[in-house]
Amino acid sequence: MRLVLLLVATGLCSAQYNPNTRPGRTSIVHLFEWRWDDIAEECERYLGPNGFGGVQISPPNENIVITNPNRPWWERYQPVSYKLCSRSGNEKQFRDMVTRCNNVGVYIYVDAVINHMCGSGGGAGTHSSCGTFFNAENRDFPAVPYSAWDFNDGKCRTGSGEIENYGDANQVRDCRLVSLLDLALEKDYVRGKIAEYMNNLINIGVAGFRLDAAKHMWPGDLKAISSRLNNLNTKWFPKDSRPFVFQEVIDLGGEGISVNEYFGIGRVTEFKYGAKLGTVIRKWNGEKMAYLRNWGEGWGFMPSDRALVFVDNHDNQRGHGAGGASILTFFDSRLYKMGVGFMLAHPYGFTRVMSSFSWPRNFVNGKDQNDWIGPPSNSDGSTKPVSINPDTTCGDNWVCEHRWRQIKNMVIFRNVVDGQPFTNWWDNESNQVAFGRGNKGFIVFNNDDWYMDVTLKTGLPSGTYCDVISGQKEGSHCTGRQIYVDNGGNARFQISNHDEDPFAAIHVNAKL
Ligand code: QV4
Ligand code: CA
Repeated sequence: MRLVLLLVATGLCSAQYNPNTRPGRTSIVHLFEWRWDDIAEECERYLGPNGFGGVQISPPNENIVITNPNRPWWERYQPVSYKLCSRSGNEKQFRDMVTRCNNVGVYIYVDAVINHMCGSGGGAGTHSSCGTFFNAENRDFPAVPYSAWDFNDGKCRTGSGEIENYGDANQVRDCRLVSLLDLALEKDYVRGKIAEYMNNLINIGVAGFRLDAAKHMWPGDLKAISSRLNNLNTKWFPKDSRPFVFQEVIDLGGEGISVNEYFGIGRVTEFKYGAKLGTVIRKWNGEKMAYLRNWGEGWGFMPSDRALVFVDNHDNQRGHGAGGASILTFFDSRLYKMGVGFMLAHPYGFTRVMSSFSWPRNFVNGKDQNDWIGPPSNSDGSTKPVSINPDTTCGDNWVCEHRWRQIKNMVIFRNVVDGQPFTNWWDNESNQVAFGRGNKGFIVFNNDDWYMDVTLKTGLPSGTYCDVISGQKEGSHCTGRQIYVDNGGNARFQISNHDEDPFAAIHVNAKL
């Protein structure tokens, strides 16, 4: 009996679903392409004070430098070595960021690109972010070192050496994804090199990893690598804490590989979430917000405690990856704020907020010709610092969705209602919906084309609340609209369909 219990316990401990965020911090933000110096500042001046739990960072390791097109964002998904040296900064800056963010309770999650190195056409030379020599033609990466033996060229069974059919799990794992040199993760040596890279990051103080292209790696190989990872640094984390792992597996159904194969390692990205939520909020295909009543597993999503959810990510906001045209982004800011607001209010999944840079879209036959454009940069190719405007928004084409009042306040809402049940659902059988989280918070949407005037049961204690969408509580007053909850817990909501933000949210920490 004792042995069985022990086995069960170790089985549970080997996968890490808990994000290691501080108690009461329930979301992370992806600061896509930000410099380490800027992230350190942002942790101290904004993320810590506003209850963000952590930051997903762009890949920190050395990558190929691509000049045609000129410094695309995606060059960072083509590793050349595991030196901490990229457009975001060097190792010293990386260590400084981790220390400063950890010290204010905002943890760092590294985007780990371990399925492959650079593209097979990457050439030979020192065109890398730290000037390290490599030769893609003969698979030579001396700074790791990897050589031809460490790649899957011999194992892949397609004629081209590329993934040709996503219905065939062997190809998807053993062949090249868009020509990227595919690492032989079944080799003990390769596993050791990857674990060494990840353990270096763990020792510096990171709290977990996004596993890039996890679908293209065998779950057994990932399990073997994750079992070699150290516990988190006890300077900031409780003894025996395991690194949080969330795996990028795109499973919209109908392919040879399914997300459940990866539950034994950690959480998995739920790509159905943003694709469906976008369809509903855009009111495409006859969808209505009323149908969100059973959002979550009821929509065929993976179990909530396995899911990493988001409205958009760095790929599908620009037509890469999956999700298609329904994906909501900052370009559709009115609908986007509703989508992110809904996500942060709803209990399903562990939530990630996107923070982007802008670029001039140029659609030709439905494809954005500028989907490659890299972060705001100087003429020498270096990434521009994130500048902050007097009104707290960002400049220089940094979008900073996470600083939009509506989104920032909903990150706080989620922290306030953490652990509370989904309650008091109401809908008009169309696109006016509302729900609560126990007796802590309540949110109302009007995505119909007519005025909304309803009195709803909120479940909240009586009093005057500040709507945290049109404004927020500052001192003893509200900067936006006030909502009055009566002794029975009911409140009247009047929301115009013409409002820039046709939704309202209240919670117990925004009560006067
Ligand atoms: C091209 C052709 C190849 C050809 C090759 C010849 O497409 O068929 O063989 O040239 O050299 C870039 C280019 C791509 C180019 C490739 C190699 O866009 O056209 O191949 O480089 O030179 C990002 C980008 C990719 C980019 C890649 C590497 O999205 O466009 O490829 O970085 O720089 C699937 C996966 C999923 C993946 C998603 C995009 O299942 O895992 O596609 N998502 C993750 C990341 C994503 C990243 C990668 C995986 C790869 O989120 O950002 O791809 O690390 O759904
Ligand atoms: Ca692979």
